[in-house]
Amino acid sequence: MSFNLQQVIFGYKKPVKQFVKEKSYYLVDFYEKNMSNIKKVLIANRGEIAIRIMRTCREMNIDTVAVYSEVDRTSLHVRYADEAYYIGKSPSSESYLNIDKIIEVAKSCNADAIHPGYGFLSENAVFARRCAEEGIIFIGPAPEVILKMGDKIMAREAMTKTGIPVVPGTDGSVSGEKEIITAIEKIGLPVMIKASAGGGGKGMRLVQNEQEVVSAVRAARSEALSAFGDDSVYIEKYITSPHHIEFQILADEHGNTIHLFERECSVQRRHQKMIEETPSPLMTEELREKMGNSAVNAAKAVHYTGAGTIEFLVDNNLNYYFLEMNTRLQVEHPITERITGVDLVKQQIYIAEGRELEFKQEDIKSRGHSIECRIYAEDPDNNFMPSAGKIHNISEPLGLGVRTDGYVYEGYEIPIYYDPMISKLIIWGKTRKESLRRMRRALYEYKITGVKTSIKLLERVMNNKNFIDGNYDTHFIENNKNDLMDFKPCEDCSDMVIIAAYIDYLQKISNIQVNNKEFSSAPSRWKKTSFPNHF
Ligand code: MV4
Repeated sequence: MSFNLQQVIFGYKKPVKQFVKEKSYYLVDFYEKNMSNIKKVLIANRGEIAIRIMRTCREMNIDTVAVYSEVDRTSLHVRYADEAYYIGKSPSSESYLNIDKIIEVAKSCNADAIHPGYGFLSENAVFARRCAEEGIIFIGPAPEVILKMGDKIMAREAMTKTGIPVVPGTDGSVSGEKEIITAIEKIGLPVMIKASAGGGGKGMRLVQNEQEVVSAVRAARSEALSAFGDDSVYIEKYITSPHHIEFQILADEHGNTIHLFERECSVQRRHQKMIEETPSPLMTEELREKMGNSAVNAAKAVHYTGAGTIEFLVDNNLNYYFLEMNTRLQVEHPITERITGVDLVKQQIYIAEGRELEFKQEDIKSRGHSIECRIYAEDPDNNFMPSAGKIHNISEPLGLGVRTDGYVYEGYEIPIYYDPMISKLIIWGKTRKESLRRMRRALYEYKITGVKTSIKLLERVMNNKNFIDGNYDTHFIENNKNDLMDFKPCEDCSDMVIIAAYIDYLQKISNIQVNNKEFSSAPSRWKKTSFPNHF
């Protein structure tokens, strides 16, 4: 999605909604100047995150409005909402990215605010600006801040000025071949060429020797131009085997900014996160203090408001570097909610209403350990082919310390148009070890038929020695692929398993004559082998 900087007119002012007197006693403390009472929220999104947001709205007694595309008319977010409106054909460019249509719906149904979720319009400054112009509260930061953090060169500059460590590299964009060569000589190989408009891995090239420079710059530029309509690039020193650690922050409109600790997000594949956990196995109390301060200062430096994430790379010597800021609620936000007890969507809504944060930094405590597995409808043993189709059966795990944020149901057909993530499994345990054991148990209980899912790959990760030891970085999947990919248990002893199972079966048959009841109730002891828990 591309937009012109000129389209965003500066001088943004937060719309102050008409103050409406309510009869309810509960809301008495709420009637203060410059606060808006959000009563109806339009959720400009779909899938699990749309439902996640609506759940909090329901708890807050806020009405919800769903918007949906053609294929999504049978989606759960449509059924969950108080109202739902069709906004266009299935491709997201005609529906969930259709700014005019979404604004039109918000106005016609009198929504006070729009929550963009993640993806789609969540980091679109033009959309945030449009909301403001139309007198609708955008639940997120001001458009200037989205714009500034979306421009990676501007973000680096702002962080450098504030004294936050950034990866050594060029101050601004580089263009001429001479300039690039000089910059690389100064930084030293290997380096990364990154698109200023990029982020999340798009428009990024690694350069390990001089021969690669010209083609890498050309490739990064053309990828950036077609993806973002902006081909400016900058250069950074390449950090070998970094950890990806991010800090959750919350900032209100009164100058209060706090962080809610870190999330370790290094387990990912092609810039697609698979597993996130908090606390990070790498973290020390000292490093947490330093990075937390940097994250808060980063947010303050750009007058950030709302919920946001500061991403860092951390190298093997525990040096950390600002990478980018995400100006939205993130997929992995529930693990932070789980260890802090803070409902991040509720805080986003409070902040958007103009309230002061209810917490000071010292009120935020971390308890236990939380881990999230993303369940994708794709086949890990077939090059991660997306597996669109109908959900035949689904049985989700429950029990102590288990949360699932999903949206599919039996008979639901996963559309090909959107992200293949169908669910998130969020676990809490008193310790990391308990979390991992509970995650194995929950993945074991998770049954989905009809489409291929990443569940079995996640089980392999949970049983991988390096992962169990907390010994992993951003190259984990690549470095452990022999252990994780194309896993065929007991391939060369499969005859043995069949023979053993048959002997078991024969024994049971003979039991029938003696004791019919035992046959119907006794579980096969061969089932035991399907749940390894050696660690
Ligand atoms: C880097 C890097 C090493 N050095 N920058 C990938 C996504 C984008 N947000 C930035 N990324 C990286 N930037 C420098 N200077 C390594 C990565 C990287 C990475 C970062 C986070 C999570 C997973 C990753 C996987 C490969 C590379």
